[in-house]
Amino acid sequence: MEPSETKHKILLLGGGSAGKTILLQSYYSEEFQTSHIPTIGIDFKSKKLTVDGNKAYIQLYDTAGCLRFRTVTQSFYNGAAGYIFVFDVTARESFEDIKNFIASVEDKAQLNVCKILVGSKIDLENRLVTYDEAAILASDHGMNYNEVSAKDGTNVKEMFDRFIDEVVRRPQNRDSTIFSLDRQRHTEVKLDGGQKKVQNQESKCC
Ligand SMILES: Nc1nc2c(ncn2[C@@H]2O[C@H](COP(=O)(O)OP(=O)(O)O)[C@@H](O)[C@H]2O)c(=O)[nH]1
Ligand SMILES: [Mg+2]
Repeated sequence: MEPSETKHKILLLGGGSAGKTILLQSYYSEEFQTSHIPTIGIDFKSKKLTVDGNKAYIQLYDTAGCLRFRTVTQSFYNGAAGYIFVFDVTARESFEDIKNFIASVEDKAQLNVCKILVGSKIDLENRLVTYDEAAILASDHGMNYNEVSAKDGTNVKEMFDRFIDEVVRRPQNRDSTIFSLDRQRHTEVKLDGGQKKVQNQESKCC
């Protein structure tokens, strides 16, 4: 990254199978994956953009949702400029679980960060969480609520673009820190005993 760029770390948080990985892939126009491959530790995608003539470097971190990885995920909360809380509108436990993620961020007293609540998988018919109850949860925690479908692309680009714009424009985020790639890789290796990726594994975890 160039010295004049501002840098911003944004974390996607939510329970296993909420749709975080596929949502991020959809934003990057990658093919929709029907299988759930558990995310191990932390992964990220980056983006450069210019807002009002100022260059910004964004890192969007995709985190593991399952319990055994939450401790390490929490260590990445430090220095985050924004949080995208993702839950699956067709899974009530996913909605209940997101309340824990919201609480864990608020526990760390990171009050001046950008936050958004995102309900995923709205292309599915078996919705179990209503728009209104999610919007109330979001508003109770000072967030906007957006609904998306990574499968058909509904609102994915709009949601990310708006949120990133909000993060970059927020003055106190101008010097947010980003963990180095080396440190991230080190963390991943430690977590999984050297095995970094799990392929084609059906699991409810992460
Ligand atoms: N129908 C539908 N399925 C989705 C959508 N987003 C994710 N999925 C499916 O939900 C499962 C879990 O998604 P994934 O992104 O791996 O969840 P993560 O654990 O939060 O990263 C996968 O089988 C995806 O194909 C969506 O918008 N619509
Ligand atoms: Mg994942």
